Amino acid sequence: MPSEIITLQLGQCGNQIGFEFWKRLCLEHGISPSGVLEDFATDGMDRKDVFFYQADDNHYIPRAVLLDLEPRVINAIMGSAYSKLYNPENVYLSKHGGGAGNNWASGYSQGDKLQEEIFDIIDREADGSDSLEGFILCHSIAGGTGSGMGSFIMERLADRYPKKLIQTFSVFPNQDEISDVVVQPYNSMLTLKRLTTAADSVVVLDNTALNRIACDRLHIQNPSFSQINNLVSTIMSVSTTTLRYPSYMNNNLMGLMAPLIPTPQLHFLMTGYTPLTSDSDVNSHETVNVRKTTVLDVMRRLLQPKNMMVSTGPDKANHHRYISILNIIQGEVDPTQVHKSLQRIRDRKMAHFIPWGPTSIQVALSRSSPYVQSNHRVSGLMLANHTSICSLFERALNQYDKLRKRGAFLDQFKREDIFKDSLDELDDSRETVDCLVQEYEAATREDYMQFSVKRGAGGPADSKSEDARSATSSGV
Ligand SMILES: Nc1nc2c(ncn2[C@@H]2O[C@H](COP(=O)(O)OP(=O)(O)OP(=O)(O)O)[C@@H](O)[C@H]2O)c(=O)[nH]1
Ligand SMILES: [Mg+2]
Repeated sequence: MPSEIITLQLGQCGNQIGFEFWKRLCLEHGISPSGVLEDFATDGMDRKDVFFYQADDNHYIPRAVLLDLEPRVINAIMGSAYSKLYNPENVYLSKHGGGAGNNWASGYSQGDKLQEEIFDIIDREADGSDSLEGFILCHSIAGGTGSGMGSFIMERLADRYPKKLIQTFSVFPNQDEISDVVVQPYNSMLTLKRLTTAADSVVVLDNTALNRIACDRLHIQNPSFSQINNLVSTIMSVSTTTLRYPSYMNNNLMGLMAPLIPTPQLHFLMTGYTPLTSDSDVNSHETVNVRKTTVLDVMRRLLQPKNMMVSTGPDKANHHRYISILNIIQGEVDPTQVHKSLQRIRDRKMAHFIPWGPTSIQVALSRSSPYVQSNHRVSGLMLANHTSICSLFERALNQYDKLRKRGAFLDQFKREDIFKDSLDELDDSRETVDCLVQEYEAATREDYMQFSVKRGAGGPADSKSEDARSATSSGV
């Protein structure tokens, strides 16, 4: 049963990470840069149709829509060896080409003005699939296009496709570097509201953590976006691997999400990956040979904070907990090892879970591409729902409050329709994010279920929860 997914990539960041994702998928499925299935890949036991469709001449085309308000990145993609991969009708560049100038409000207004043309593409792509399961949106929350136009599109998608899932890969800005985008806190707050209310699941890609991992663990000084995006494409490809190489569990997006997200609002996921290797490591015999990766090794390392790709703040009260964990393990794995490893982790109390739900680490043993060699016997990606993610939102609230109190840089926002009459939308977004932080805090406590009932579950995820329940029960 196919359950197709349409990927929408917006703005510089969205298109750059999206491009890396498609390159990786092509490699894994034996598809050439121009979409032709390689001779060695014709008897693949994979499911390409989730992410690709086949044209009349049988070549593979990504179910991808590329959107930007300035041409540079998309032009680079269309000038690369992969230029023939994409459907050119799915590439949308605004005619004026001036971008959104790092201004969320401008991106949002332009999304509104261009919506007819953009949804012509999205609707055509949706109509062309047999049983569309949902959308994956790639963007950053800090610029203008990915954040503002991305917000507009998420809201419209939730309206137009209420039964379809919206999952995002959202890049959070690097806190260790001084940004030249002074309105970043406004952009982030306004986007976080939509990620809370319109998305069903958000995989947080945190540039702060990704940069630190690249520096400290991979020994790359001043990592470039392309080096960071290498990590990002690993996260994106492994987190979709159970969809592309299905087995009896987690084989569609709902089956992947439902066990990770027990209540609709708490849908922001962290990731961790191990073993991490850079090109220089691969060439160095020393680092390769001393490592013996076992399942326990991998599962234990995934629980170490230094492997998490999100820069959560210190938990002074030591009260934050896992809500759920899914480990996607690839490689040579004997299932009995998994059982033993889980037992060991339980005995040693290596993972602390919230007191109000089932506390187990789920493991998906996933097949992987036969065409891409791995240097490790076993590797693993953790997708985790952990209450400490709220420290990222608290940091965003603090930065927002400082700027907002000074009333700084609001003129460029007031020029756009959404802020013409008032700045209520900003304050409303702050309120939504503040409630989200409170809900994560409540989730650390025993009585969270009462909190969540009182609050009344809302959001688009609700209308899909029936499907979620059936997906979980049929999965087990
Ligand atoms: N990881 C990663 N982050 C990126 C990349 N490109 C930009 N960013 C981050 O994205 C944020 C800026 O957003 P952009 O995607 O450049 O902005 P945009 O959506 O194109 O919007 P405008 O250019 O303002 O119209 C900053 O926090 C950057 O650090 C990338 O390729 N990888
Ligand atoms: Mg841009």
